[in-house]
Amino acid sequence: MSLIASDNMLAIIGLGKTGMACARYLASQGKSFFAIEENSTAASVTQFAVEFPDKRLITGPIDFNDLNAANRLIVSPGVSLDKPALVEAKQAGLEIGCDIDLFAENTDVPIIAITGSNAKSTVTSLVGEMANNAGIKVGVGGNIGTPALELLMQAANYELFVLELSSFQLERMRPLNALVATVLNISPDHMDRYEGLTQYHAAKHRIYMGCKAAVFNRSDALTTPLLPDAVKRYSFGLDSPDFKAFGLVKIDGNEYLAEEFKELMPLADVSLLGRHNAENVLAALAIGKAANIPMPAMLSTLKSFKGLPHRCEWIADVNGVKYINDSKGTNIGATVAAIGGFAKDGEENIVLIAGGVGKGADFAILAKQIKSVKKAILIGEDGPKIQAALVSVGVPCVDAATLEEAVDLAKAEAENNDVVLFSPACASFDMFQGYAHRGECFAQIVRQIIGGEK
Ligand code: UMA
Ligand code: ADP
Repeated sequence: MSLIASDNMLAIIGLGKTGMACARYLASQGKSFFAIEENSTAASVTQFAVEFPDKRLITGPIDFNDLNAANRLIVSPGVSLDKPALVEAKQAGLEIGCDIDLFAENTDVPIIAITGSNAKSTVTSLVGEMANNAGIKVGVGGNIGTPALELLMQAANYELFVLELSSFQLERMRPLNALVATVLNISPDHMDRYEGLTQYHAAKHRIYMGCKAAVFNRSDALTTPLLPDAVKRYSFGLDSPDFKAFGLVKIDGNEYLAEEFKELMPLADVSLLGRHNAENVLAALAIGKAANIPMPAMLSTLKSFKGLPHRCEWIADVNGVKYINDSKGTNIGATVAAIGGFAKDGEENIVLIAGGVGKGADFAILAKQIKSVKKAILIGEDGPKIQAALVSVGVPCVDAATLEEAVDLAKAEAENNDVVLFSPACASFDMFQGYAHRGECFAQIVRQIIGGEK
């Protein structure tokens, strides 16, 4: 296999997790590269100088003249391709790509590629667990946290990779030719980076390029792949399945996971809770089927897999009120799904805490879908925008200056059998270091505030 033979100078743009993993990988292969990082005080600037003393590092605004010294640009996902220097580079014919290109061209191991607006991390880790429990040596990485190239530097003899891919990676990626590719769902996100849903949708669909099998959500037409008939395809959804499909069937009043016309396992035996997770489980089964992961290992994994922290995570039950941390609910689609997961028919049983950085979202869409919210408590930069949208449909709202105050207000509002749901529908960077930090703060505040009450 040719290892970037024709590209003799690469530029790494952005020195976060992705950029540093690229630098380490390229150095391990003896390749020529330099790096550009706009934030001269980033910790990685010092780290890069220590690890790669003979490599050039440029700090400050990205300049086309610097880019022009390279044949190929590996641009970190957080760096928008709309930056003037990158637009100029594209016009000048420089090759622009991402870490996933380097990854794919340096491995022959089959790849399962997973994207979607929501549920990516849950499904990626679940499929990884299923493969692992089937005895397959599997590496899990990508947008989920471990940069893909880090997997190639590990001393493991991997037989399968499961990669979570974001629209930021996909929009600049070459055809991946994955063994299995899926778009789990599409709803607006990152509207501050895209001109609209159409452009975001097009970025997501690049995951299907060259795939051997495609998995899609039959209740979300925006996930349907446009591929030749020769490409195998499987669908998932909460309705009863037909050929090449996974879904739910009802037998004697009980719901079962089913493949085509055969029931597999009672839904009650799945450890993940909530309707949205039933969809995630069916997606994982369809992906696993397309990748030939044995069914018994997949089904036994569903009984033990408890999900990831900060995704509809139970924190406490106090005075009949459930406190749920869904800090990873960073867009409207996620928060709508989380509300749906805890809603009781015809009741207003949810006190919602939301707000943060809205990423250009239109909160009128949220307002249409939150019938079961009895009160919303809004925090952060875009709290007022959410409040305006919710008040216009009659949802009582109140703002809070801090998360502590928000939890206090929620506690006063919630009654027996209610749920206090922290699902911000926003990114966290106005008040926290990231969604995990935000979720940890919520859990800690809940424990402090309710301390002593049982
Ligand atoms: N930088 C610049 N110029 C810019 C933007 C950033 O120089 O215009 C520099 C920053 O100063 C910083 C570095 O680039 O030093 C950050 O690069 P990055 O934002 O691409 O972040 P990484 O640390 O490389 O993390 C990325 C993903 N981040 C983003 O897509 C924003 C991580 O996903 C991913 O886990 C990681 O690669 C490993 O693959 C995070 C994320 O929020 C969790 N993803 C978005 C999401 O899930 O919605 C897409
Ligand atoms: P991602 O990696 O795409 O952000 P996660 O698995 O981390 O996905 O879940 C993020 C949030 O998405 C969860 O906190 C939950 O609110 C929501 N979510 C989970 N499953 C679904 C689904 N099937 N459809 C819509 N939203 C979902």
